[in-house]
Amino acid sequence: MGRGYGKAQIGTLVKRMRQGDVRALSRLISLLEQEGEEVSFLMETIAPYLGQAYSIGITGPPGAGKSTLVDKLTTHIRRLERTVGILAIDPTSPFSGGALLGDRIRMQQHYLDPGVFIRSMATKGDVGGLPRVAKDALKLLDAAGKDYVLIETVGVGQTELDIMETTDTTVVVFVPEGGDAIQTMKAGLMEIADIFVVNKADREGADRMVTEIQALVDMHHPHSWWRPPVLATQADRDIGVVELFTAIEDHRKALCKAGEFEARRQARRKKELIELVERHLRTLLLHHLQREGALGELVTRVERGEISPHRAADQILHDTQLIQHWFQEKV
Ligand SMILES: Nc1nc2c(ncn2[C@@H]2O[C@H](COP(=O)(O)OP(=O)(O)OP(=O)(O)O)[C@@H](O)[C@H]2O)c(=O)[nH]1
Ligand SMILES: [Mg+2]
Repeated sequence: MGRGYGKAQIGTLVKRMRQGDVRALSRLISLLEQEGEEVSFLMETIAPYLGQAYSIGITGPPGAGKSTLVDKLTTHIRRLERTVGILAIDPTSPFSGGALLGDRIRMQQHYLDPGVFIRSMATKGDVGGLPRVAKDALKLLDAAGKDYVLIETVGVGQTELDIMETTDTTVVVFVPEGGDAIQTMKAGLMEIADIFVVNKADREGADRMVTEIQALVDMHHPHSWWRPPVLATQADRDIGVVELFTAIEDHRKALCKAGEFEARRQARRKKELIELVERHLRTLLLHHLQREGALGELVTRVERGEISPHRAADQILHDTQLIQHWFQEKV
C-alpha cells in the first residue's frame, strides 16, 4: 500500500487518534495530503465516527482578521470546556510564510493546549474551491472527537461557495476598507454567508459598512428561517467575539429547527459521492485519451476540426466495449 501504511497500521492510527493521540491525528492528516490510495480506506474506517463535530467556516479577504477571530473564538470555546480543531487553508503563495509565522505566535497558547488541534494546509495551486484534502481533514477532526472545527480560508469566490457547502455555519468577514468586495460579490454573497462580520470596527467606515450589508440582507435573504446577522468586531481587542459565537449557536439552533441541519448534511454526502465518482471517471478518461490507438486517433481528428467534439463524445459514450475496457485496465 503505497508509502508504507498498511490497513492494519491505518486502523491502529485511527484507534490512537480516537483516544486523543495528537501525533496519530497529525500523521493521518499527512497521509491525506499525500493523496495516495490509502485515503479511501482511511475515510471508510472513520465513517462510523462522523457527524458529531460542528463545523464553522471563516472566510474573507486577505488580512481581514480571520486568524485573529479564529484565535479569539477558540479561547472562548475552550472556556466553555469544548474542544476545537482548526484548519487554516492557505493558498500556496511564496509570501504566506510570514502570515503563518504570525499565526503561530498568536496561537501559541492554543498549541500548548491538548484541547486544541491546529493545522495549516496549502492548497497546492488549486484555483478556487476547497481542496478535497481539507474536506477530508475536517472529517478526521470530527472523528477525533473535536466539538468544533474551525476552517479559515481566504475568500475568492469559489472558495466561499465551497466552504458554505462544507461547513455548518459560514462566517464571511469584511473590513471597512473592503467596500468594493461587497459590491462585486453582492449577488452570490447572500447564498453563502450565514453570518456577516465587519472586523476592524475601530476603523473609519465600519458603521457605514454594517448598514450597507444590513440593507443587502433586508433586500434578499434566501431563507425564511434565518436572517443573517451583521456583526461588528474588533478581533485583536476581543470585542464582539462572544456575540459572534452566540450568533453561530443561534444559527445552529435555527438550522436544526428548520430541519436544514440534516438536509444540508445529506446534500453534502450526495455531493461527495458524485465528486468521488466524477474524479475517478475523469482520471480514467484522461489516462486513456493520452494513449495511442483508436481513441488517440479520435482526439487527433477532434483537434484538427475533422470531427466535432460533440460527435466524438457521442461515439465514445456509445462504445460500451471501449468503456468496459477502461475499467478493466488498472490506471
Ligand atoms: N485595527 C485592527 N486590526 C486588527 C483587528 N483584527 C485583527 N487585526 C490585525 O490585522 C492583521 C491581520 O490579521 P489576521 O488575523 O492575520 O488576518 P487574516 O484574515 O487571517 O489574514 P490572512 O490569513 O493573511 O488572509 C493583524 O495584524 C491583526 O493584528 C481589528 O479588529 N482591528
Ligand atoms: Mg490568517
